[in-house]
Amino acid sequence: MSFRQTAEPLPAMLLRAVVPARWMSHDKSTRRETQREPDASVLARERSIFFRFVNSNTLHFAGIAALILLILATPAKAAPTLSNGWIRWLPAGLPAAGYFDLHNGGEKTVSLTGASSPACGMVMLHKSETAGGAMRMEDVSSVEVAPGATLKFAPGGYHLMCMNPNPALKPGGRTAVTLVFSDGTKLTGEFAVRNAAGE
Ligand SMILES: [Cu+2]
Repeated sequence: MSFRQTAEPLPAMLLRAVVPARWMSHDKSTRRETQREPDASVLARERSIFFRFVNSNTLHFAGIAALILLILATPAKAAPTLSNGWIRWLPAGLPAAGYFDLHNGGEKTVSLTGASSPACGMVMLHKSETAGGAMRMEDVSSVEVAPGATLKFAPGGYHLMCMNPNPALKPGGRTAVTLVFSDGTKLTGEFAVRNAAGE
């Protein structure tokens, strides 16, 4: 029986490749050979079963190997990853800023368009800039990250603005923050809550 002539579905084929033929009671050829088997020592019988198993499944193994190579050859769709997330908490219900590293391990540019958190009434994308010696911040509608690049949301530049932070948000705590991309995909990470000094 060759691999190509096998009409059985893939899951059954995979099963046959990993389950010894002697366990598959419907395998007629195996049953015939079992009847022919001479009365030998247990060791010899086990060895015989092993080699028969390998021979009867060699073509299946070849098929599985081809399948694995096909899977390995298919480029992985690496999603963006989020790390080093933290929130700078400020007293008196002031907006808190969120910082993180966003790495694009994929092959296409990703565009960050928004964020949300259960700890914030609303989360905005902001960018701080120094203009004429004064620091100001502005709304950002989207931020692109090229393939292989890491975008850092850090003090003095891009940041998340957590408006109306939940009173339960306190330094030493943690909260989830979800980033939203232009294609609708979402990425959630755990952010550590630090004080105004970033500690
Ligand atoms: Cu801001």
